[in-house]
Amino acid sequence: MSNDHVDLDGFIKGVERRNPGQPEFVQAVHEAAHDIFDFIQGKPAYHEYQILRRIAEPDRVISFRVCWEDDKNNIRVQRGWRVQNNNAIGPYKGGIRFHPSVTESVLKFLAFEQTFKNSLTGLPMGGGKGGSNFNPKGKSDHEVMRFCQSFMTELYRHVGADIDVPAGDIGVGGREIGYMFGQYKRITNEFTGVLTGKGLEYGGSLIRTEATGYGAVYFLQNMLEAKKNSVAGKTAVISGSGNVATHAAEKVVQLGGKVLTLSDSEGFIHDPDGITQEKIDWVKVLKNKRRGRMSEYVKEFKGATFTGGGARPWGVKCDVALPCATQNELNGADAETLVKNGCIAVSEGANMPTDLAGIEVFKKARILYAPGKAANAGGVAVSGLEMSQNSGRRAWKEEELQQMLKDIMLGIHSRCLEYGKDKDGHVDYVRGANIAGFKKVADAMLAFGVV
Ligand code: NDP
Ligand code: 2IT
Repeated sequence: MSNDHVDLDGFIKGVERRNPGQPEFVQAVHEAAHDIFDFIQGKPAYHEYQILRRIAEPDRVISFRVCWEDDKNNIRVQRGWRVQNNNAIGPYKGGIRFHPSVTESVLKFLAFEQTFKNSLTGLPMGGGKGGSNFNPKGKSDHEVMRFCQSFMTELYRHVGADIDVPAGDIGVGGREIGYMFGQYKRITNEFTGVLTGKGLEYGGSLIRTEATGYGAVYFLQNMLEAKKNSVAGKTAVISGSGNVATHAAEKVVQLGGKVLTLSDSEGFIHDPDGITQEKIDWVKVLKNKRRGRMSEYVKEFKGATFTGGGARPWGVKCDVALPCATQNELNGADAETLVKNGCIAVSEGANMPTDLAGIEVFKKARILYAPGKAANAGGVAVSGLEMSQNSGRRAWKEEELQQMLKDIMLGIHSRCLEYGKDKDGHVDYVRGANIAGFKKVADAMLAFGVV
């Protein structure tokens, strides 16, 4: 065993050396490599063919300049990227993020995670991610449109329905996808499923908007049911107030749970009466139409409090927690607080929201802990179904898609059990997700030889 860890340390040092100044990417590789090193002991083909080393080196990283003109006729310059991590099992697939914190490191970590996540869905999708340091906050619709068009004017040459299919992520929703799809169609004169998360009028799929948040709660429900428990009657603490957070909240409420918190980058709101469907609908309008801030919630709904200064909600006592905002939003001390307060399950709607110290705390406490690559895969899964509908020139009914989403999340849960269940019945969902996600990609890569 000690030799294995020497190998793991050496591997991580190599990843650090080759990726200087990219802490998020190193963190994501570290988290997965830990379990994969154990799994590949005694399986020489994976070593000889350097499979993990190759998955942790993106197929390519495309970086480009994005110029656009703001409403005051100033010329603005942003940086755009597309990271195509791995296409062993299908076209590159993954979202686009617009946020000032976007760097190459952030997109490389997201593309690496996406490779495992997409594999876990059981659908034929490789892993990619893209984005820009563009900040959509405070921009007019026309500014966002001009930015999206300029972004796609470079991106179009690198993507395609059978090559690389982007979708939304932080700062990219239906509006941005519409502008980007319109520009792709205009440049190429081609109507194909090059993006997912499209509007229903032009090839989008029902329930894609809801799928990530709903899926994260289905996964939570799957974990609880395996322990003969359920979401009904549970108090839930949720971070974020965007697409994933609001739909996670909606599904918790539908299943009979009580949602206590939501947040944004300025702080969190705590509503001890519970955030009902009516309140969630108000938040959706606030965020998507009025583009407002969560602090406004307390003016609308009495009894709720707002804690500012960028505070996060993990100190609020709860049964279950769903981090649905961004990476590294839950650290070791937060994890200790949740466990101490009696939290029994964590399902990650965001990508890598828990840092390495937090993961260790959850593992040690042996609570039910689902990493994002398993728990938030419902979004990309319905994106995969959108791709199938586009290439088949058809549209499935809502009930069919709802059932497919549930089945896919259950399938991911079973794959996690296959590699994550200990002899005593405890399930390490991190290990299960890492190994199951890795194995499918690795075996496809072995079939191709050295390419
Ligand atoms: P949205 O842009 O819809 O919402 C993001 C939310 O997170 C907002 O409330 C935002 O607050 C908050 N947030 C963003 N960045 C930060 C930050 N640095 N610190 C604190 N809060 C922050 O994005 P999504 O809901 O789509 O994405 C949320 C998470 O879910 C991300 O990790 C994303 O990668 C992941 N995810 C998304 C999927 C999807 O289908 N959309 C699929 C799978 C995972 P504010 O308004 O103040 O910026
Ligand atoms: O992180 C993710 O899985 C997403 N942002 C969704 C990707 C997609 O292609 O639907």
